[in-house]
Amino acid sequence: MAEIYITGHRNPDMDSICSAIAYADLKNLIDPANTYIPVRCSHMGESMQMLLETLGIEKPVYLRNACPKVADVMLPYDMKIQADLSLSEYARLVTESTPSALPVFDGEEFCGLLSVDDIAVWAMKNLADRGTIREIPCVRELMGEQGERLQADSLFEEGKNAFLNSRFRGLSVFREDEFVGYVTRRCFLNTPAYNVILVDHNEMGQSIKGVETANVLEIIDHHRLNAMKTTMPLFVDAEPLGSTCTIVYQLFLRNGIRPARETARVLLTGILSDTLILKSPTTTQIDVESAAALAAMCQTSVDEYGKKMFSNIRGLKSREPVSAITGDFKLYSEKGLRVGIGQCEVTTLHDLNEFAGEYLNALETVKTREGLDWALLMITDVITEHSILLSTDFYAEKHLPYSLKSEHVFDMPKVMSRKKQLLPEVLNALY
Ligand SMILES: [Mn+2]
Repeated sequence: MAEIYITGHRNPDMDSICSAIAYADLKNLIDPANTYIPVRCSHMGESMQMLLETLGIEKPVYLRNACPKVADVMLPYDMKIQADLSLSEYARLVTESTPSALPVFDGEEFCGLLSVDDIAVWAMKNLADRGTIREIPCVRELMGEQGERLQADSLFEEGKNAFLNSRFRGLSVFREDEFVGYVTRRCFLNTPAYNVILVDHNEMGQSIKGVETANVLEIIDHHRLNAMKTTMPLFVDAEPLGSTCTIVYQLFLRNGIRPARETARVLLTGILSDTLILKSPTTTQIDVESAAALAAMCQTSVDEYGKKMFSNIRGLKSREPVSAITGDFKLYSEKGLRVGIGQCEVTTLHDLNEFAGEYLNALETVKTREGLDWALLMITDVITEHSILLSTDFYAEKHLPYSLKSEHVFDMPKVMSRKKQLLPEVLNALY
């Protein structure tokens, strides 16, 4: 029985969140031998959180990184050795498989670790002094100096280094101030790896931190392929459809499983969000048919549900610019340059002049903070199917094929898709 984490990209959008939830549901149904857990690998924007709440979709748990932790290798303490136990009683409990250090308690309170070294030191000292061992001490009297405390969520590598630099057999592990387990050198012989499935992305730079240390078991995606090298064979389902949720729905069908109503609603949310209610040019016939079928399962229509979703969008004027920009922000590395493109949906662009200046400044802040060469923000009016592009000062903006409305502000009529329409032009502009 293994735990397998399903994650969308960083700064997750609706499609990332919803496809992770729905795919975990499908995998748990078709592979009950393992446990599939949907996660998000970074914080969600404020408007995303609000929308999830409004729609009654529970947000996936936050998994900070996919790096192995001390907690993944620590030993539980099923045997509670009491400090007043005599060494002879203790000796009767020890078997060949007893770890080289054991935690000692005074009642419920953790006292420290007793290691075989402590016992050997005591025995040697007695033999050297008296030539024999007369009195049998209790465990408390034997315990020697304690090594440093490790934290359960520290990285495996940090724990390993702690051992490399110490003379101790065992180190105790705490979560905050609570003793939760302990580790011996043996725990660090093999490096464990997290099992992950990537949905709605395939680029390492967009994935959960530490993905390079994980076993990537599957990739389910609808973006350009710039996938990482893997050490094991894997299942990849990459299709040029409007949303990853559409692919996940197709996987339900291929497995002959009808999604439960709650899952159908999650899938519909992802599809309508990523395709901007099926209006984005990324929309395919399969997206249209899938959305219609899912809407029917939820006893709603695509239009009704889409309007409900987008009616919650707040205008950019009332939002904090940096968090609005980074809420849905993607990083691309091309020709040695780092480019970031944010996308915001709005229901009107009439107030553009009132917020453009503030957002251009915020875009410079984001560029500096993320160490980028170029930062862009695409603002899409989902009602009129029209976008505006804001750009930081960068040579390549002159190569963009869009008309300039004002300095660093471009007009992009009919451009709805960052991935399919804007990204190729941005990459082209980098010559
Ligand atoms: Mn997507």
